[in-house]
Amino acid sequence: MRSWSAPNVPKLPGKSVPLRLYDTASKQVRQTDPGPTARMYVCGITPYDATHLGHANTYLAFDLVGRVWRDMGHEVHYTQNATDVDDPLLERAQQTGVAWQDLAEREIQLFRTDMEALRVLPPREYVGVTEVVGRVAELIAGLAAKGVTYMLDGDVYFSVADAPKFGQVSGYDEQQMLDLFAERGGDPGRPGKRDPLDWLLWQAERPGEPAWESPLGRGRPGWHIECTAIALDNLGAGFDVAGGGTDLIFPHHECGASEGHAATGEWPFAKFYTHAGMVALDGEKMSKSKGNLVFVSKLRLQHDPMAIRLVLLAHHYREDWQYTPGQLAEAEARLARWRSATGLGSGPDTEELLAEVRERLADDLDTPGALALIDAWAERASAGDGSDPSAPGLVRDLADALLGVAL
Ligand code: 5CA
Ligand code: ZN
Repeated sequence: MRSWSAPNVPKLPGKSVPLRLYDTASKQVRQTDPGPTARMYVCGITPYDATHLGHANTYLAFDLVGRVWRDMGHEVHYTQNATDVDDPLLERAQQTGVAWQDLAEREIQLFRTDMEALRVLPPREYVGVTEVVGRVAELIAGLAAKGVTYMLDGDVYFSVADAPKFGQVSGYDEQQMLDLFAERGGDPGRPGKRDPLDWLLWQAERPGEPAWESPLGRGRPGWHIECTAIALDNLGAGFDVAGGGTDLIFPHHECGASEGHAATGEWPFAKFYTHAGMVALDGEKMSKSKGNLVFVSKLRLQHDPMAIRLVLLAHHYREDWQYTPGQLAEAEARLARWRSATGLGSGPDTEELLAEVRERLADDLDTPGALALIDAWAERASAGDGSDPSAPGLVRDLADALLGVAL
């Protein structure tokens, strides 16, 4: 599919700082160590509703990963999927009387516009699952040939007994896994399963649902395998970062990692599993199923997208937080202060500021720390401190290149 258009990213002077990032699998902040081309896969939306602040928070976190890598001089190879066929999408299409394809296309288009407005760097490949069903089926057939799958009433399951690394991404115990599996559609109690945690790879055609011909029979892919296939096809195994929100740790990334391992023999499938915290509204995680959503496209009607971006940046990406409209007002005030300071003819020297902001972001994307540093510079500049005529321009470039905030 078409991705979205890329904003300009200014080049910054001075020395960059290598990125350290939290890895869910090793439960540690470690230094990322990409080759000349850094490879990242981030789980995309299920396009049955508009982009909410929770989604935006996740894509912004990985946007920063890409920006810090670029600052380090790497090429960034970024791939993202869209789950453009799945139960919730089909249900919503049915309820609202639209064709599921039209619903998916409409919401993906809105997502692109939201991402562009927020100056999120686009993936190199933006792949809808419906575009690659044949490749997904091939991957499943390959797994079947390795003997790690079994059939149940025409559906194909991955056998968790054949996943020796299962548990290494989430680190969850058996009970936690069972609870989350049930909550997130794993159907642990289905009669005939060999193990409650066996997961669906291919779902045989159901009446009235879309299906594709394949060596596995007519049907459609299960959820986790789509991301494994798209990541493998575009990035190859052993890529640098697999990303998403914490709700994807289990079972999605756990199952995907084991699929990748079984398919390639390589472990880890991704060097880092990195997860953004959940954004809530009125005490509950923002989710399409609960309907407590703050849509980016609605906020954009009345607010500068850069202020929306600053709302998200004011929280560390791993934090779970609640959105309140007051945060948007604060972000607007901050944006105005930064714009006014960088609109002056001169300001305090920026060498130290640039080094410190780089260090804050390299430290597991400490955006609140980075924002505080720019706040302090802006305050001094506005007080008439400093006489460097190149400083305001450099701070504009810095905010743009590293934080994606256009001033
Ligand atoms: N299509 C799958 C991934 S393959 C999916 O989870 N789609 S989604 O539309 O439900 O979510 C898209 C991304 O936003 C995922 O990375 C998910 O972890 C993240 N996300 C969803 N809800 C929130 C939330 N309330 N706060 C933060 N991130 C969220
Ligand atoms: Zn995914």
